[in-house]
Amino acid sequence: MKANWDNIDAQITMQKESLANFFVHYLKFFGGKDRYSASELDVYNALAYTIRDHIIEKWLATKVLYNKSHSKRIYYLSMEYLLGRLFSNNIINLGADKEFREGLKKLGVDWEDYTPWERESALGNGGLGRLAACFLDSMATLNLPAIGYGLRYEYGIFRQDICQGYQVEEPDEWLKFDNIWEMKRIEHTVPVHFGGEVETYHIDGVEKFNWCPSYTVLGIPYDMPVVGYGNNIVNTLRLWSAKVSEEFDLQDFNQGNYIDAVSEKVEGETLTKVLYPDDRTESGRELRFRQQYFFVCCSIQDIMRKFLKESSDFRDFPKKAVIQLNDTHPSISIAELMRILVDEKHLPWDVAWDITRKSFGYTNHTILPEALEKWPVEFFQRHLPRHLQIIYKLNQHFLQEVSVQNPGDNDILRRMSLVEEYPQKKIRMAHLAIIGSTSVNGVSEIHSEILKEQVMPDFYNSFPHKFNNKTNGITPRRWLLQANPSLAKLITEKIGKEWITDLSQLKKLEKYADDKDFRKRFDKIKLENKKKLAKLIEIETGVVVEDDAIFDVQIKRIHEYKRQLMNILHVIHLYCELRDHKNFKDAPQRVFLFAGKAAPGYYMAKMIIKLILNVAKVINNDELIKDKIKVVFIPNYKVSLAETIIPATDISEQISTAGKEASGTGNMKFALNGALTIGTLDGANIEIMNEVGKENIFTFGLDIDEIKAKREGNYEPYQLYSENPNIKKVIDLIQSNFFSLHEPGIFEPICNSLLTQDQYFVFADFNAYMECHEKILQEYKNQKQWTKKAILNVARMGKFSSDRTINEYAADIWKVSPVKPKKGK
Ligand code: NTF
Repeated sequence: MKANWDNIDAQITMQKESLANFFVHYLKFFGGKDRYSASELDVYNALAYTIRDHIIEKWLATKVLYNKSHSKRIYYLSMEYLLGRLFSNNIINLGADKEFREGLKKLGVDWEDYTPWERESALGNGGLGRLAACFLDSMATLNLPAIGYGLRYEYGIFRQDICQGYQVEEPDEWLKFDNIWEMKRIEHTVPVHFGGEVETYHIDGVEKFNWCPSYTVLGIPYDMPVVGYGNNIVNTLRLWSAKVSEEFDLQDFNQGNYIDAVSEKVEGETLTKVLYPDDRTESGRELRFRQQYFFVCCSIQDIMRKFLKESSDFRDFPKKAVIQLNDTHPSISIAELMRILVDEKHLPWDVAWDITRKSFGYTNHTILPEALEKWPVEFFQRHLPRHLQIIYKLNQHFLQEVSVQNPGDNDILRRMSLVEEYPQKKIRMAHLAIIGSTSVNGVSEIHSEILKEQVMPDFYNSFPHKFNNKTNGITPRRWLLQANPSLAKLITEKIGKEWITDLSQLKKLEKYADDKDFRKRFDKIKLENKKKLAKLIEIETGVVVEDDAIFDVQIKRIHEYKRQLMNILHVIHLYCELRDHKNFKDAPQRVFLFAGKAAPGYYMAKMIIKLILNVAKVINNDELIKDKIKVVFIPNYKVSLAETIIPATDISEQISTAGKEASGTGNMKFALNGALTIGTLDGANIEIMNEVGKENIFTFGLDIDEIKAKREGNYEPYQLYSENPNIKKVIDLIQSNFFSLHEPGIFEPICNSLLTQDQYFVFADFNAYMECHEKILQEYKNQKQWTKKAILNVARMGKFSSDRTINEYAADIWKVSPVKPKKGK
């Protein structure tokens, strides 16, 4: 029988009236439940499936729209995506909020009650992964034909438990229940080869290479919809999962090699088992290296398949595709594309190189030397022998050009080589990414300057045109509309809803900073948000805090350069002051809130968490200070937690050592929600200051040049300790085991490191930090002024929408325009 496609394609329209029916259908016929047996999870599932139907209609239509447009496609390659929960976000972006609520009313179901049942997807470590998630949202909202590629880790970032004040890592089983937002696309499975040898042969006198790999893993794609805001666009995030092919097993099994077959299978499938829980120092791990190639190989094959539907002339490739590398993690794709073009498609080397170079863009996210990836040549020899040959040949050609430009300068050859010779032979992935891309960008103005001048000056001199800046941004849909609905509503009431897709509209709020009624409503919203946070704090930590306390917040990965340590030392200082002077009659309660994960192998970061928790225990239970300070560490920081904390915050701590934070994006989320920043002149803090005005932000501390001078001079932290009574008191108190009575000496490594090295200049900035906090406290007393500043912060954050960032990528790097349906369709 022939299908009648006209009928099959007829759209299911999601009317308010029929929503309840859809929901009941899913509950009954998918879940097999009725009102007696349905659990809350069942209800959530049925709700999510109902919404998914709505999404799929638009998803299919988007694919048709893009295919018809024949537009160049954007391929965003990222090893990490920190998506957070998708249920609310999808409903909001679909614009289905009201319909859904009303449609379900007659059943007495309010969808918002069920949001906590969604397991959040946390396939990333921190800023880099969350940025990728914000970018997906913006690309869909801006009608850009983009596909995100990533890995479908079975275990995302670990769950952080706290046990006796120490971080304990537990597996994150996010796939334990159904993941309603993903669809397996078995038909697009691809093979990924590893190992083996390279054979050489000749055709018409030309040398050719044949890679004979030793084993093969399959990449199975799972697609997740990325819903644009209010534009009927649904883009795709395609995540790859590793599997060993059945035939492969069977063959070995038949040969009586069962154990080997099974262990190869386990080996192959471990490739996407777990996310590496360290955003900086994992290099050196062979599994990670194989994971990266698996990711790249799957994605490039998929990109090629799509390209070949459009053209068979590979010279068209850069006109049809642009591949953005989110850090160096996917940079082996440059060698992989070369391999496909030269070995499989038999293009001449120079032609292939020209195509490759035009197709890639590379974004750098950190200048910390320990995070610049370098892979041992041995790894290539073992797993990617052909790629190694390609990289060597690229290097040979490249160094030839360098030596022509710099005759007689051997030093520059050593510095720029793709290969580091000593102490171990390694491939410098950032160098490969730079020579193989049309664009190299940093993520804030200052970071892009540092890249050019300090980290990659040789490359900047050779290819000045490649280097550019794209200051990060955040999506206003999740970080204001969804996370702070009351503030979003107030804003919309005053200036209309255009701000949701054009954040610069917030400027129109400036005039309300002087409006008494507006300020009152603004304050009330903050207070309501604080009440919600206070409840959460009590549930999660047992600590009771006042609703109207000053909430001073530092939430981010725990790292020495981010200086949570300086924050807690300052808290100890305040505690000493309170105990000594006891003049706290009219002072408001101050809550110092911390959250963040430490890399499992990062000892110092873990000890900083321990110190925060021990200090919290002492301070929170000291009756002498009459609850004037509370210290809270909320375990298991994640996107959904940030959504509750940020709208309730008064003071946002952005206190990294100048020059170390590439951009920061948390800083933007706080200011957009009306928190005032205490920050160093680092990353995007500088641009936030320029936007909101110097008088509406609290900056302090050494700037980048001063830090550099200190590092180059002879910095003596011990001297600062002995001369500065505030520092001395705090350190002495810690060393006296005041915070570690039952575990004497445990904080010695922290104190020692500060006293002898203080790599991140905590002591050097301590006084300035303390004084800045004093100023903040004074200013907070003038509530009217404070609220005014907070409103001006919100009003002036327009620049930091990820829509602005993505528009810049699209115009300057990708050269791709939005694809819009023709009018009348
Ligand atoms: C981070 N880098 C930077 O540390 C942040 O400053 C920046 O805001 C984000 O990237 C996003 O650009 C990383 O996470 C990594 F992995 F590169 F270290």
